[in-house]
Amino acid sequence: MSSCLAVDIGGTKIAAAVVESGKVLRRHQISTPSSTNPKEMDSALKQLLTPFLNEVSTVAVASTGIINDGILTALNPRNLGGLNNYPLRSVIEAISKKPTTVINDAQAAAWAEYQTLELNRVNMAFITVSTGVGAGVVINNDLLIGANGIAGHAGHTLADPNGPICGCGRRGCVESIASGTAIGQAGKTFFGDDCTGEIVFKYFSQNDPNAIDIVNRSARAIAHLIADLKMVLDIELVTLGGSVGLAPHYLDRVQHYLAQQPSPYQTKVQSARCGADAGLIGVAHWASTTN
Ligand code: ADP
Ligand code: BMX
Ligand code: ZN
Repeated sequence: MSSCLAVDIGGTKIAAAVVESGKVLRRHQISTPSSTNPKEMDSALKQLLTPFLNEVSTVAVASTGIINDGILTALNPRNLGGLNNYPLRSVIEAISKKPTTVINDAQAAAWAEYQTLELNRVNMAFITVSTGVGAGVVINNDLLIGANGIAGHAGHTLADPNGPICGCGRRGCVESIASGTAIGQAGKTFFGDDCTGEIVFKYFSQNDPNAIDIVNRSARAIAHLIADLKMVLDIELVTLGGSVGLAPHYLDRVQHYLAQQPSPYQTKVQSARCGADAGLIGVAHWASTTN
């Protein structure tokens, strides 16, 4: 069977791995360059991908941002250091000289999670709580992508009309309250200007009351988002990923707030079975079925 080089471009890190029959064989990860200059992304991708190219026949890329016809348009450009309107597929094809498929990272991860289910036709969503908040939805055996690639961008639904301005320009998106970036931002008041999501979680694990408040606020926004997805799409299962979504006790907090809603809003929520590799595994599978 031919191997695929899967690439997952997030706001914080870029992972690449050879994926064969759904298994991640060799994985390497770098930090996402934070620059408005597209040349920095070009050269980071070239450096990361080149060592793998002899081993693979195709490339499959899952990326943060709206992916429409191979072009990455950031809904929240701040997540990518301001980079926007980036011709991702043509850049990767120029580096690799191999057929390249590109979709959104959370859409790809939803597809990976869907493949792990024993029962067919479960309507499900994957939510990543990471640099941003992304989602992918599978309904009637179909991954929703949308005419413009926007389907699943549930991180930009409303959590609080009086909340912070989101990087997308709208006020009070789920992402502006729940993402790792938002958690880090909220932590600056208590833990210093260099605070990140990871640092808030360190204090959270030590039962710091301010960190507990910040994490609870994030988890509550995600619980409401899940309740909203249940109402709109009759979602039967949600899996949570991203470094925040997979952090110890975060899932418990989300389940706690969802349990406070009336019973029609309830749905099963669990950790992503593919963990941090969901985007890589999902995009490799997607590319093998669509090419
Ligand atoms: P990406 O968005 O590139 O996919 P991640 O899923 O790692 O990357 O999400 C990055 C966000 O998660 C950052 O805001 C970071 O502070 C936060 N983070 C990273 N590691 C942890 C951790 N162990 N626990 C909680 N938050 C984390
Ligand atoms: C943002 C948006 C989504 C992405 C989500 C999670 C941009 C650049 N990205 O809502 O497309 O799926 O973040 O991305 O507008 P991640 O970087 O946190 O994995
Ligand atoms: Zn937004």
